[in-house]
Amino acid sequence: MTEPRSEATPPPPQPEPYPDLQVGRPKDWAVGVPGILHSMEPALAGMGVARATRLALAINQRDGFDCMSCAWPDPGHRNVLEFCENGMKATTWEATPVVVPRSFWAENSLTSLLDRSEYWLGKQGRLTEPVYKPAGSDHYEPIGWDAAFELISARLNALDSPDRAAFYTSGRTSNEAAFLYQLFVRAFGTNNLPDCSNMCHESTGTALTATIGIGKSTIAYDDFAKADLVIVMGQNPGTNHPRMLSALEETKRSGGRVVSVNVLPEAGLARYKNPQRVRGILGKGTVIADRFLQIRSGGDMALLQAVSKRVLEAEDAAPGTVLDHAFLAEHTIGLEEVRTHLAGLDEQAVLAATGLAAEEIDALAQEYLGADRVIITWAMGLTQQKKAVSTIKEIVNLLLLRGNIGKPGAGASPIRGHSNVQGDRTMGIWERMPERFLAALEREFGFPVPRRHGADALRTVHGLRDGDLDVFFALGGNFVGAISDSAAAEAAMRGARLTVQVSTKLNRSHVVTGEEAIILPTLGRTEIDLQGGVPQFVSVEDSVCAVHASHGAIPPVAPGLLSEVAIVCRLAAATLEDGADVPWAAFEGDYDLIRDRISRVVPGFESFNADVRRKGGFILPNGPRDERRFDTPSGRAEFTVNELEHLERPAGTLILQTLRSHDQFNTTIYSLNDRYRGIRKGRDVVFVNPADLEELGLADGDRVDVVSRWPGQADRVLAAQRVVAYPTARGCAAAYYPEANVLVPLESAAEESNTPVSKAVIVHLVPRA
Ligand SMILES: Nc1nc2c(c(=O)[nH]1)N[C@H]1C(S)=C(S)[C@@H](COP(=O)(O)OP(=O)(O)OC[C@H]3O[C@@H](n4cnc5c(=O)[nH]c(N)nc54)[C@H](O)[C@@H]3O)O[C@H]1N2
Ligand SMILES: Nc1nc2c(c(=O)[nH]1)N[C@H]1C(S)=C(S)[C@@H](COP(=O)(O)OP(=O)(O)OC[C@H]3O[C@@H](n4cnc5c(=O)[nH]c(N)nc54)[C@H](O)[C@@H]3O)O[C@H]1N2
Ligand SMILES: [Mo]
Repeated sequence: MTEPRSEATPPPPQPEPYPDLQVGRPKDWAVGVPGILHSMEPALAGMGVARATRLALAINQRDGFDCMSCAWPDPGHRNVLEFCENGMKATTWEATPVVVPRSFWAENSLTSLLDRSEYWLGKQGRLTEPVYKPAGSDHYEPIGWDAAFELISARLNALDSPDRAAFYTSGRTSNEAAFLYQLFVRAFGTNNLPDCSNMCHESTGTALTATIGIGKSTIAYDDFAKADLVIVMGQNPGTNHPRMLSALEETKRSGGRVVSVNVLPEAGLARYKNPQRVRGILGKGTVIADRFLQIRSGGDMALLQAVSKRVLEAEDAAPGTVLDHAFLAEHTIGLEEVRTHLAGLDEQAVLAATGLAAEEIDALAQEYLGADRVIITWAMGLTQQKKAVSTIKEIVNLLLLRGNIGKPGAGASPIRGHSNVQGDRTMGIWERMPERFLAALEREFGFPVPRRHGADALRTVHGLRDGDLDVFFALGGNFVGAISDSAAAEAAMRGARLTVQVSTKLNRSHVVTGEEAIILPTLGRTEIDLQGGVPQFVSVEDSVCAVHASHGAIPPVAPGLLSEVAIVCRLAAATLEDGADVPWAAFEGDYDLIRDRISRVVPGFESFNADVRRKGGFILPNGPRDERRFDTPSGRAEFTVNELEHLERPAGTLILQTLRSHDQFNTTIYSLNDRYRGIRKGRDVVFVNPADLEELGLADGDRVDVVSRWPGQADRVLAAQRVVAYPTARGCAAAYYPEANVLVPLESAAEESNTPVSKAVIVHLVPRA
């Protein structure tokens, strides 16, 4: 390792003070009329009725585009207007006719842009022409497409080793673009393919692959209506997967029950007014969660172990009646070790870890025992924890006990974030793709495919910091905005020789650059993609492994924009000697040719071009779901023994989670409101339980510095947050991501998956003088 090469750099700007911040009462219900009105505001204000209507009618329709707000699946029967408030926001944010004018770059130095918030940057509008920042300059300047590709290829080809470049992907990228991108990167000679999944559901993939042989959900959309019980853990669907509430409503209508396990009482899980039904909009709405377990942050592994233990005790009390013995005998291994381990479970430790009463845990066990078909869903509340992988393995243990995998109405269901994050992985965006994929790629394209594992997201930051990486290229996303430890990540990024961002809109990653920097603007998913006059479509895979087409619906915001596919093809052709004998120009001209190649490399896509044109697309094969086939080393689903550990909270500290407001999409801030939590016109808040406030000698309305300490390092500070008394679990606090990323130490990562621990940061609240 070499010395860190960048000098200490100024810290990222402290969040803006929001002078008009208003704090009101949190809501206990989601959507209804206010949700609909709210979602229409930006569309009607920003783009005129014609463009807005065309957009609204095309979201998630058969010949429309796939909504890019989340990876929630589509029901087989699509409502004419599959209404989703946050889908509307994401769509109108992209489809705005406002563009960044050419004069912007001369008027705004990079130094001046460093003081701007994500909210301000995003509001500048769509990027429409490539720009270049030369070494030593404080300004981007326009550059032609060809010159940009020549420059990038020259820098890449001058590297000592292909491993000195890293190629990031964010999860909006289509299957077609993702497949070509990883093809280019591997032909160039590296597996350095970090992606947003590394910060998101990596823990899920790691846990599920080890235990059931596939890193994906084992359910189909229709299973929600067939389930007797759905346990929603560490997830806020009212904000982040609004259409999931319709599926949970179907669970309820067919007699099933829903339990929420969460640190916070989230609005949509309490009551939901379905915008698809008049009664839903105007009436009282449906109570979604029959039971709410308000768990202490990071307590889920203990809870799951305690429930499994009770299930095993029930079996001991009435042998042969509780467990699914036929399933266990035929399809699983390792139960005896788990039985022995759980027999010694320390109930006091469970109560301390979960903050729950024993009766609440007993009640959840009774719910589980009383249901024949159980689905467990989860998201970031579980994956962004130090013990995330073990926790998700405990979900599998619990489900296996009663055969709740591979039967209708039952299964393990991670709910993905970005709309195509799952598809990108299927297409090979991963720094450690399995050998069978790499071998198939090599067979199909005939160049030697590198086998050495590449850098994930955190290792990319380390690599940049330590001088092991020179070029950082990003296909979408906002890497420095999204990754933990903002100050460290930004200092690392400034050490790069060249940074390149392929983007629709401005964000922090365009402002914190390497010595040289390039921005390549691209078409969004809402826009019509013409190649040689022929409209092209792309495809995406949702959370339940359904693949379908996405057709752009509105004219591009500016002439001359290239699609992601075109950008990857031209860069590859410019960089690789003889294009590595891959027909890049032909791929750019006709996306069917890309799909033909995918058919020959990726299992399940054998007749891709035909299948994707069918109504509703097609469902990928899934061993556990389809035939209880488990592609693990033992050929069976594997029970695992996981040592219980929970985060100690030293006196005077709180466990802080960093989460999303209602009006943001990751680092994109649509507005400064978080309606369901009662916050308006500001984001500088920290939510704390009233009893904790009293203990800490603080009160609602106080201003505090939120301070995170890591052994041997300077304090990390999120300054001047307004304290909000809020019904979060005791000992737990919450603040908004991405601002709170300054508090998450680079070293704080989940075991095995290396995901930043964004949901459990030990913090002190220090009153402002
Ligand atoms: N509108 C909108 N939609 C989005 C996104 C967005 O930013 N905005 N982002 C997309 C992406 S990329 C993703 S990954 C998903 C994220 O979807 P979520 O995972 O729902 O997002 P978060 O806001 O991180 O919420 C985490 C939830 O877990 C709870 N939680 C925190 N810690 C714990 C814990 O220890 N145990 C339990 N049981 N619960 C806990 C929190 O209280 C919160 O309800 O949403 C996707 N959809
Ligand atoms: N503290 C904390 N940190 C977190 C999280 C957390 O809960 N807490 N969550 C993590 C999670 S779950 C995730 S997924 C990551 C998200 O990390 P990223 O995916 O890197 O971040 P986004 O904010 O989704 O990226 C937004 C940018 O993508 C670009 N973009 C939008 N649409 C397109 C498109 O169609 N094409 C291209 N090329 N670019 C486009 C725009 O320029 C926009 O500014 O953040 C992670 N970081
Ligand atoms: Mo995510």
